[in-house]
Amino acid sequence: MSTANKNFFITTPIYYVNDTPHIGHAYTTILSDVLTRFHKLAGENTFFLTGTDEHGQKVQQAADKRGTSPQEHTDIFSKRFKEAWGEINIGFDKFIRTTDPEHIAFVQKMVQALWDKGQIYEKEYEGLYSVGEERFFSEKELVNGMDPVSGRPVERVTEKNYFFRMSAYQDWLVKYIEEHPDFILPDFRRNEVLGFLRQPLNDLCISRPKSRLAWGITLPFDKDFVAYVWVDALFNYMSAVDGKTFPDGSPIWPADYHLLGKDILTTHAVYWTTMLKALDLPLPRHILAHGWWMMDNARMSKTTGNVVNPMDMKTEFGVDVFRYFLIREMVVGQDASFSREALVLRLNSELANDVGNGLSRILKLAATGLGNRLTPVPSEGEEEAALKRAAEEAVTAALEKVRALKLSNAIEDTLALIRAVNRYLEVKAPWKLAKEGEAGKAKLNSVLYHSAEALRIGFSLLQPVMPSKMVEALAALGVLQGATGFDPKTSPLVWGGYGYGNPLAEGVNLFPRIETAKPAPGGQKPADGKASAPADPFSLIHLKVARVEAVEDHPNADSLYVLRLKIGEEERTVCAGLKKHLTPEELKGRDVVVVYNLKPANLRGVESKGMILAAEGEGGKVIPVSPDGAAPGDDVTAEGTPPAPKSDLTMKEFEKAPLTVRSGTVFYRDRPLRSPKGPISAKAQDGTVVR
Ligand code: ME8
Repeated sequence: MSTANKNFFITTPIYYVNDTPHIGHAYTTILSDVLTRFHKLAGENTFFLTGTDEHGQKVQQAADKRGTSPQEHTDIFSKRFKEAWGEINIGFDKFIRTTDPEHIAFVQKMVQALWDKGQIYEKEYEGLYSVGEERFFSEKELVNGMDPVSGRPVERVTEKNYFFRMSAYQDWLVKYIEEHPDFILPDFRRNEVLGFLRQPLNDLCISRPKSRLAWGITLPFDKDFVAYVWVDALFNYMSAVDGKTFPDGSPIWPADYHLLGKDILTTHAVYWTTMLKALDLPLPRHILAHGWWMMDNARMSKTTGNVVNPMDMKTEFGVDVFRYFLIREMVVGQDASFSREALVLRLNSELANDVGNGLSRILKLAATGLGNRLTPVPSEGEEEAALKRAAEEAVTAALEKVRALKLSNAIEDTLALIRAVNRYLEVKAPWKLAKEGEAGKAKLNSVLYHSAEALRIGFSLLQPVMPSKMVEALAALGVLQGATGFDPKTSPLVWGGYGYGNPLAEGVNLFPRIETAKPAPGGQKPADGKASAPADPFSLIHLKVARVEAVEDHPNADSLYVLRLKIGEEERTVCAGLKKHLTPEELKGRDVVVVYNLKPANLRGVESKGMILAAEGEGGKVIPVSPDGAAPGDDVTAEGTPPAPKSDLTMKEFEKAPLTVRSGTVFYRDRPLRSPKGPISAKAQDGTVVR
């Protein structure tokens, strides 16, 4: 991400105008926007394309239902999408509509080119057609010989259509996907596509007779037909940027990323790719299929009626909190569940407690002790040098995660920096310096400058996710030259890159907490360095990363293994009931997470010191959770839960802190478990208990 002057072109699907924008559409669009802003932050030239898919039967039907013409209908609905994106701060470069005359002309040109190259042929097709549903059904799909949707009779119809020779590209496509492992992301989706391609690939029907469907792009070589809506839609990615170039003169196509939901991966990975190949055109570099937002275990969509209107959430929590939640909560690639409660938890624990609190402490102290002014000073003390290092490491780590599309983890790295600032403030207790008058002033300035500078870098890293709030936060710190943005000569991610010329603001509460329940009398006070947090059952637990060095059968228990673990320099023996689930070879060398301070127990004659955390995955197989990339001996913590481990923890005490799986990550309540290298992952379904 650090190579300057690189070009970056990203696209979202173009959304059907038979629906109003909902959270699923908003997610893909926000994800593209955030990635675009990150690439901009890294100094790249970016182009971000989105738009609406306006032809085809679904749109025609939606218009008929409303009693309007398709054109009138698409004008209204396309505008709704465009306005919705304006309201959630989406900075697209182009909004394409497939009814744009340029797009229509481009599709006709491409279809003609395929025809001229002999890639399209005409064929009579005989099938069972339902007039009510306006589509063909196969014999198998019929219910009692009737159309399975409307229950009405079907007719045997013979129809002429045009077909693209897609099957001719099957072998080429398999080879291409195999040779380009990062073409389809994430890798399990690539495997799904390869699985699909193990079956014979049919040719693709690319036309619809106008007698059946008139709302589409007329085929240039047969005026009685329109193009199949997917053929029309996929070409948007090229028609939108036809003839356009980046500032360095290179053409915008091919796209670096096509972002899309997993529902439309085949059309992109197979139809689109083979059409481009048939036309000898460059392929997109990556196709990224993300998961679905779910609610009550059902995919959010208009048909299931469980759609959350992004605009409602925006009104209740503000645009930036909404954007933050979507990007933070979903592990790109996997499904995530949406709930208001989860959003409030993120808001309170991360945005209010960590981000907002860090800023308001500095502002308060700068107002009382320094007349709202900060003067940059060198980082001479050990703690100051450490904070500066932490900021530099956070930038490297976060940008690396962004490049790997692990946006939730990039946020996590940034939060770790912000928490380090809050800890530094607690250690340095600047509220005491503020009371020392003139004598304490230089020290106070240094503490606040270092805190502000580290926060400034943290805020800059959060800016792609929360553009408005972070501009507000940066302005409050007094670092912006003007309200419009950064000084382009200095990277906002470099320590000391900015002066503190402007006065710091007063009384800014960036992220007010949402009260979910009345605080218990004498409970948690606002965090100002003196807060007394109520005892949290997780604080008592000490988790560590361990490596399985050796695996032996337990001499007296059939279900147990006796494992020798290496935890940093220390060696330990732990008994684990994994024999039914994993072979010794599968366990040996594996890194696991162990409850380190569990009271030792004698299990049928073998002393076991600790317990391995595991979760039940597919087919009832119990698999240890995984501290990806961490080193044996590393601590594992839950975000925002200060550790206060108790020696000889009992099982009862351990069980008071419920650990569950969410989107492939282990959580304590709403807080993900982490090693210094990232989240603790588990191959298990949402809601699975970890123990
Ligand atoms: O398929 N969770 O348009 P569409 C996450 N016009 N994302 C979701 C989602 C959910 N529950 N529901 C929808 C089309 N999406 C075609 C695309 S592209 C050349 C043509 C998002 O309006 C996700 O990006 O049905 C999904 O792929 C897209 O909306 C489908 O939008």
